Amino acid sequence: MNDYTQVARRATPRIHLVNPSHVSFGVGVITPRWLYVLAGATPDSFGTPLLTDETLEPLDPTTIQPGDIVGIGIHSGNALRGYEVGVMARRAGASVIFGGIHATLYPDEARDRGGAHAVVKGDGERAWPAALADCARGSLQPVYEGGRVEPDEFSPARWELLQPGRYMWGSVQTVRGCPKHCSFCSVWRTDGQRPRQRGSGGVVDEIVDLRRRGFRFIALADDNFYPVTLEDLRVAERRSDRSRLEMLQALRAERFTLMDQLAQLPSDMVFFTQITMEAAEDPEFLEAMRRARIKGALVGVEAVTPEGLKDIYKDFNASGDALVERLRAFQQHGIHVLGSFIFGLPSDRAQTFDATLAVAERARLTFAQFVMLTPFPGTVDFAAWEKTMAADPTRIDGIPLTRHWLIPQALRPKVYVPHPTMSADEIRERTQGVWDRFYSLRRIWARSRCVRSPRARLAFVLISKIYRQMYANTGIATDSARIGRSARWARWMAKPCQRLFAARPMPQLQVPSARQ
Ligand code: B12
Ligand code: SF4
Repeated sequence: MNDYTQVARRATPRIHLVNPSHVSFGVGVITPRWLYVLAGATPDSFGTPLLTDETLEPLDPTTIQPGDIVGIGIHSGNALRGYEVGVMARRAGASVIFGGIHATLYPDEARDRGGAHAVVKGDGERAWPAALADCARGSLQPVYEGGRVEPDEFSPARWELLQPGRYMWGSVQTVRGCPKHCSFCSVWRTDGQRPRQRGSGGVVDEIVDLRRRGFRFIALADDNFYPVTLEDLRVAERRSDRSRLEMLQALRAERFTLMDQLAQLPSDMVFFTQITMEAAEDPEFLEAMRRARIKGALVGVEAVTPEGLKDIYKDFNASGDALVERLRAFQQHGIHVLGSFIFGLPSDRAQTFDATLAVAERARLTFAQFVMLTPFPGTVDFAAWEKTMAADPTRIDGIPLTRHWLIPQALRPKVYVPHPTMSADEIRERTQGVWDRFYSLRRIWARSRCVRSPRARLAFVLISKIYRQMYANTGIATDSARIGRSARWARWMAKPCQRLFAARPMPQLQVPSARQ
């Protein structure tokens, strides 16, 4: 490179956005939304950012030049790799800016371990352009408070920057924040308890854009697609709280408008979301979901006993037969449920594992995930656990357990919170056993009856197996050889899976109108 290009590069710094990952699969399941949203929030004067999603392939370090600006988004799970990328980019002479939930919670860590010149806390829509402008002026600040922006300020994603044929599902967010307060979840604390719901117009524009590009599977990347329950409306009515009632009614009406517009999209489209099981008691809502082709939903079941639900402040969930009924209600409206369960809760006992599998089967769940209680930063559980660990000297690779995300993945324990009656190994083995039984070929084949054609049944088996492999480091499979093997397997399976999800692009597709 001659001097002239060096100078030219410095005059207009190249913007990079990197989604870090230690494992790359060549093909991704869901588009990492933040990359495309921040690209949308990047002022035109900075040119088009160069996006790297390391779940596809590792960052090519030679693309980073002195004077460039590198934005890195991290959650706790990929923070360690994010820090490697940050240090490498800083050494290459770039200005390094971190953002995302983990950097929001630990800005100092991003600076000390990740080479960050600056950290954006909270939402990036306003703070990212401000940081870029300061950087270009040579006055980058160490911390930017991004706060919580209002829904009309959410940046639409720049889907034209997608590499064709790399992802199976597009992702569009319709709401940020959740009114609940589950102890293991950080969303209500970082994103707030007031639902910040986007108007249907912006959401549908993005979905149409994705369908024009050949995506017919869309993940509605929300934590809770049902932020206003019938009970919320009843409570506001009982309290004669007029303004709250009107606000809740408006949010609910907007949901129906969105679903009505989704229903007018091409009939091959399929949506997936995350939702609380309270929606099971709202047949009108479930019916609208069916019409909108929201064919799948992750439902946080977490625990099958009342004691377990109390452990995690989730007593709005049902248990026993009522739980099975609620989960089946989704199915009766054509919505497949991915049930999410947590093992290792203080009230869990050896028999909880079989009881959970039995509920998953009685409820006829299409998919299930069985995660072990992990104290994620930003949660009530984490704060309580960190306190109890203050005097604990245990370190792995020199890292205290309370900073578990900094421990190299292959050495990371799978169970952190001591259990009153079970050892960590027992919880891991029993969790693994439930995964193995739920995803045995016999059971998957039996469940595949939920779709009709032989091709669809084959796809169902493939997807079930790939899903299970992606979680293969659950349980006793903590060694790097096993993680490596499952990554290779998932990589091999990913390409045929991607083809199953791809659809014919529809460049002429029009945005449906909102009916009154
Ligand atoms: C969709 C989603 C998923 C998808 C991800 C698909 C994908 N390819 O993106 C799937 C289902 C795979 C998933 C899996 C998991 N997830 Co998840 N997921 C989400 C969810 C609901 C939405 C993420 C999203 O797309 N948001 C939309 C974008 C636009 O918002 P954003 O990422 O927050 O970005 C904004 C700001 O943070 C900021 N920003 C972000 N990055 C950057 C970078 C820079 C440089 C700047 C300036 C700003 C900035 O600007 C953006 C715009 O405002 C979030 C919750 C949430 N509300 O974010 C949980 C969430 C991120 N997941 C979480 C967890 C725990 C997991 C799992 C571990 C769950 C599990 N037990 O298996 C796994 C881990 C996956 C992994 N590989 O490590 C936690 C993370 C907690 C933590 N402390 O890290 C969250 C916060 C949910 C929760 N319950 O607490 N997840
Ligand atoms: S787990 Fe789900 S319902 Fe509970 S606070 Fe988090 S997003 Fe809301």
